Amino acid sequence: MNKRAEFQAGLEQSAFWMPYTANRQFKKAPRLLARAEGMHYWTPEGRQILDGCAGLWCVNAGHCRPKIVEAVQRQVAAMDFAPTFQMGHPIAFEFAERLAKVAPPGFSRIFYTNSGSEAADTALKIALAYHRARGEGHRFRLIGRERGYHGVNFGGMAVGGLQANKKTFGPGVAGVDHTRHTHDPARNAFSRGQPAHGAEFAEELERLCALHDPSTIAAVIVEPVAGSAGVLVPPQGYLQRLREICTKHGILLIYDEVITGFGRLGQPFGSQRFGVLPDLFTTAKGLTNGTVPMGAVFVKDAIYEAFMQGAEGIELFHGYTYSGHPLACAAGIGTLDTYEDEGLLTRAASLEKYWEDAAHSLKSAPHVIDIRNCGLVAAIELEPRAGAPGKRAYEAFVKTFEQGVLVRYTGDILALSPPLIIEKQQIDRLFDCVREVLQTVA
Ligand code: PXG
Ligand code: PLP
Repeated sequence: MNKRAEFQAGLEQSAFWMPYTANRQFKKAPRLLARAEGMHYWTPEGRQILDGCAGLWCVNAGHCRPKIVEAVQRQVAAMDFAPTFQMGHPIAFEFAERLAKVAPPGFSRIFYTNSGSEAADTALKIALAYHRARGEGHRFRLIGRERGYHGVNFGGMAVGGLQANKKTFGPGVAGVDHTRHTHDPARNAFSRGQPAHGAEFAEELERLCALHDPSTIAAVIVEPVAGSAGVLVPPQGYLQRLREICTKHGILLIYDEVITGFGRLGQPFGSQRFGVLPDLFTTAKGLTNGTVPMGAVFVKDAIYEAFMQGAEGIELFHGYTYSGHPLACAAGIGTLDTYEDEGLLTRAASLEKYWEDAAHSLKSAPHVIDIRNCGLVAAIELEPRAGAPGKRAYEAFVKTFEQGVLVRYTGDILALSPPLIIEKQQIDRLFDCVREVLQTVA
């Protein structure tokens, strides 16, 4: 056996407990990636794979971009780690200034985390502490939405709305409720961009306010476009209405922009794409182009200022050992440089029509029951096989990988969201591959 065959044979007993993976199934028939550059991965055997999902929605500038690689290499040699608790290092401040410049006006305070999950929990904690700092400690409830995904930590899990992510982990956080999701295929199937119907789903928040009394509600958290749940684009008018209700009742609106941030929807952030601003928003993934793990919560100035009014001392008892890690900050600065050099934070807008037409050209392909799109994101929803939900999309995912294309699947939904450097002929290749594969899955 050569070394590679030996490695693959050893995987069945591997020590690596893989995340969100069917471990036994995967280790019997692994799909491995060994190298990456630009729009592509290569398998250990040297097979080229077109990256149709930006790694895991995170490699927005494409893989192994020189400015990012060099920034990290320089930083790791200069200073590997430095604490940010009662200490500082210049690059963490520099990166925050750069981030504040790409954020919507007024969001100039940035709290670093190491992931999107930590960003979600941080944003929820800031919301609670903010109200308390202003003498409104009676606001303790956190409202999420069905089919929302805010990571896997206890706070994000609690406000999240995906059953499988919650059901085995106990009762979770107290004082959490959910509004309904916005998915309405009966009225909105095959919508291009924002669906026409469903602004009224935001009124559910008024129902929860009536039920709990609005003075008990601290914050509402939603993804501008729900990603993990299968690309649910907000109906026209929905976010506007949500914003109005929050403002009316003094409730903070948190956007989870872990996927929608950094150009995926054709504007730097989803809030700008939809023209509706939150009070705080979370980011991760594209923040560092996926190169070094990092998340960040962007906070409106007035919220930060509310914390700065009390007695001298630590204003927020919260932080991670690796908040503002030097390698992550270096990667982030290299990432922003790359985005700026190549106009990537708005490039998706110029490709959106082409992308949308390519996605919707699959309407007549076998098993397709809905297609949804926004920015450089698309979902192709398949009719589930009788008695075997998820199996058809899983098979399509495996076959597209064998054909040299990487997509995501969740339930019976195929999700596509490539690096923002994608070219038109690569868009064709992605959707042609999915179309061909759909002819072959029963
Ligand atoms: N919020 C949102 C909106 C996300 O999409 C997180 C929080 C958590 O981020 P971390 O960095 O802790 O994973 C995410 C992550 C998928 C998929 O298949 C999506 C995510 C992660 C993994 C897979 O759609 N989103
Ligand atoms: N557990 C223990 C025992 C710790 O000492 C710390 C941090 O000092 C943590 C957990 C939290 O780790 P992190 O700051 O990396 O989130």
